[in-house]
Amino acid sequence: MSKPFVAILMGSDSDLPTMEASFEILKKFDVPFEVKVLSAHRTPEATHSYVQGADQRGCAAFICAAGMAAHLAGAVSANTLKPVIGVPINSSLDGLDALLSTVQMPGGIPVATVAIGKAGAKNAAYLAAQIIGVSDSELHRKLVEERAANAQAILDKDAALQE
Ligand code: RP5
Repeated sequence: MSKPFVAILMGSDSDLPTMEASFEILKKFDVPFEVKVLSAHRTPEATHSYVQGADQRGCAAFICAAGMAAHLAGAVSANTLKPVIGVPINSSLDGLDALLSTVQMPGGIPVATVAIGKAGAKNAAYLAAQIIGVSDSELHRKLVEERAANAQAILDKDAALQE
């Protein structure tokens, strides 16, 4: 059986600089991922067909990034039962338009929406890794270790401040 992977979809290649934050985290944890530029509005059929194919090939979670009228994550969620994580991109209106378009899904078609921009891109990758980590003990162990290291880094900074 092939290893579960994360599918990252972006509405435009202009979203790439933001989404590189996701790539870094997934690479750090050796989580396989695919990256596609596909749009809910500009390429609706290709988006539908990719989601169906990825779903059947073992995609464990979708990360969907879009700005403006950001319907990509919702359109993907409409076509899969895999978890869909939406990253609102700041292309206009400080990203608030994308945040509301991504988060305000009707009941039954969920999108787990993270913060606008790079912080969201980062957390989307962590969330996808944690989803896979539920059934991958090695990945789970790496995530536990990283949390502990991050906590220690903060405690060390505090200790330095107290000196
Ligand atoms: C959205 O429109 C894309 O996700 C992007 O954030 C925004 C602008 O796209 P481009 O005009 O830069 O291709 O669909």
